[in-house]
Amino acid sequence: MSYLSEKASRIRQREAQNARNNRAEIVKALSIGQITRRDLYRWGLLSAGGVLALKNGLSPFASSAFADGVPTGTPRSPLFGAQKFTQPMPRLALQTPIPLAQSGTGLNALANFPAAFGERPAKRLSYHTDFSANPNDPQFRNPISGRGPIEGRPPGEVFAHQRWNEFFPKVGYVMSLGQIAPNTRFHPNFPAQAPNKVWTMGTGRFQQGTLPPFLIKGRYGEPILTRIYNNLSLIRSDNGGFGRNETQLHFHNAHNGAESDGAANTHHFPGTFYDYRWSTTLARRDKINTQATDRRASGPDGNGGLVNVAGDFRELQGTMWAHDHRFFFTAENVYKGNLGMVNYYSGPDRANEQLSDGVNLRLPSGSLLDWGNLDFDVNLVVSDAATDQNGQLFFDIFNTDGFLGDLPFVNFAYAPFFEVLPRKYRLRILNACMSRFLKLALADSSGRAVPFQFIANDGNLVVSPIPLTVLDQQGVAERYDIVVDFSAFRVGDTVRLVNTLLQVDGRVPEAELSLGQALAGTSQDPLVGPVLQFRIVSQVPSVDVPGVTRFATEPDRSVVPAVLTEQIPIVTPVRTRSILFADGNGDSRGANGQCIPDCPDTAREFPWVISVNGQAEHSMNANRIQLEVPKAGDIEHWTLQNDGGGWDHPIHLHFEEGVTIDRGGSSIPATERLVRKDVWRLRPDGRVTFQVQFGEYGGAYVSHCHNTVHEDFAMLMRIQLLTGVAGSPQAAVTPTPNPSPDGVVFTTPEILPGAIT
Ligand SMILES: [Cu+2]
Repeated sequence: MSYLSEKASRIRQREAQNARNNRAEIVKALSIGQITRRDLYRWGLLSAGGVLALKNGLSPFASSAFADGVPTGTPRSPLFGAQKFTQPMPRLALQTPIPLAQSGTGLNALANFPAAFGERPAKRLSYHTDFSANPNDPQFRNPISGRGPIEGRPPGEVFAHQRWNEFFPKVGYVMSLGQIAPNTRFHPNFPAQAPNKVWTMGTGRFQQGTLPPFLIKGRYGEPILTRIYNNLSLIRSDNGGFGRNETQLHFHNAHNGAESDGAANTHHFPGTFYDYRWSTTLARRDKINTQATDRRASGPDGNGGLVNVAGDFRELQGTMWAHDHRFFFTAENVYKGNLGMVNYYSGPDRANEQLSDGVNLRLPSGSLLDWGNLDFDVNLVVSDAATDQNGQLFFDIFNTDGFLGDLPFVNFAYAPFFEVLPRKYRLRILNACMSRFLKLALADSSGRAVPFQFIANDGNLVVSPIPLTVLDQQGVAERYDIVVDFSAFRVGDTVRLVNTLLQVDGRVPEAELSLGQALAGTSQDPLVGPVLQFRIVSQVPSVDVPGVTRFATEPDRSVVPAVLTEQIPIVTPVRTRSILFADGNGDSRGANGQCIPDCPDTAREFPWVISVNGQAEHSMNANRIQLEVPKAGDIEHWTLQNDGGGWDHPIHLHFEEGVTIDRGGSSIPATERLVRKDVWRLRPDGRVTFQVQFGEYGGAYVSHCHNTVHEDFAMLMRIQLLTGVAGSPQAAVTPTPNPSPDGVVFTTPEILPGAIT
């Protein structure tokens, strides 16, 4: 390089770093409430295209093409000499269930933690109810701030746990959202993260956060009470430049009452807790198999037997996750690490590969435990991240298209390796990126594709396993379960998990690459290529029974049956809905974006909007109902339409899955056709139709884009589910909770035209 080009390069580097610093300042001001997203539009800092304006030293692209800026728009995250596949992959942090004992009966029954935990009992009504009735009683007041209620769940009957006695919690978990514990690193070569850069769950009351993310094993018939403490700093600006110290935890996509969905505008504050009742409800329990006589609708009893539950076995769920859902700060908070996975186990999907009773599918997992074996059943949280030049986690909400990282993480470790025996494994793969789509394949050491079987989509078993050599695209929050047979390999061989999807901005993938292209190492996108290496070894330590060793010589008794479940029939719907997801900013049809709490006043266009049944387009406002379901049990067909060709959106429906029917004449892969899902990639200019019915619970839920940056730019709509059960609070529209450090006040929501059809 000549002296002049070196100098030019240094100038560009400095420009880019200055731009990044300036952007980080704005993100920080936004995160602590000094400015709002609305201000950014008003000041012209966000352009019509939704991109941070090319001025004021904000964009590293303003004066020079900075090649290293793909995909973060800033200099590459430094690696500190770290090579890929030089650290072991951590297994998720399995949480230990706490047995709960019932005292009292009826609506006042209490679920008691063992005395040693020092936890107050869980109950149907929030402790906010007690606080509201006794505002001067310190036992109900936030012990850290000294103001407001001790529990974030809103007061009164509307946010009481629905069907409390029917799904009375039997086990509990206590976790805290806290700053990361000292000396936590994404790779041994990387510097330790500053405490306020990473916020994760730690086990217990008012604990620091820890990594890897948590894993909870739930089973049908054993309802769960998960108590989350907010142990973040009371000082909003103590956030490392991004993230809001308020949280609501969404259990994606379990069947829970809205009060436990974690996305009902119910965030809570440092010093408070929130009791989520994770009911393990099997859908259709009020309609199908109501007497619980079908052995397939069941959970493991821990002793080789089953506990039958009411409901439709075709609606059993498996691989799920839980993540922060603080409206308008979801991306920042999830990115900081507020997430974990939850596997549900059932009679058929029991994670015991030996037990043969005519119900158990015996999928690869292990056999040392009665259920929930993890030795050969592995959760993989795949995500992307970026750091600043000091190796500290970095986030940039600009532009509004989305955030792409340049470091591949699996279970929050940079490009790790994982030792496996030469036998079958089940992999539960979650896309936990903020905006990035993935397309994963397996390659052997020669770069040849390794075949596998696809068994579940978004936690729902497919009717028959589907043989593949590359997965479909996988949007944020989508889960794909696959079975890989490593018995074709010898000890010493390696297999890599490879991302083959090139993406250079948050809008849409740029190109699907061949496996060879993806492995060539020439892509401008650092996330293209291998993200995880499997090493075939002769023995591994058991994670199910510590101290036990599992050997390659042990016979693999797991099976992948030809039939895993049965098809839910498509029927004539009671009603249809047509939902348009559009690019709202500058849209001549008059987007009417409003939202709370960030922009409470007049109309201001936001970059993304949603229209229902041809009505006006809106962005999120928690006090506005855009779609209402009048009673439980109605079968509806929904068609989601993407209004543009220049982007894609992974759209998530809370609470219920839909059976995917068609894609409007476009091709539909076997992994989607008539398959149950809770996140649908619309595809550019695409359309997707699914069948859905709501049941068992009611209240305020949402549907939204799971590109979390789009989500934080208000690409959500509120859905109101009415149960139709006379006398229940959920027979009526839910008053909107408005949380504050002093407690919740309710407002009466507006019902938009088109919500009711
Ligand atoms: Cu989107």
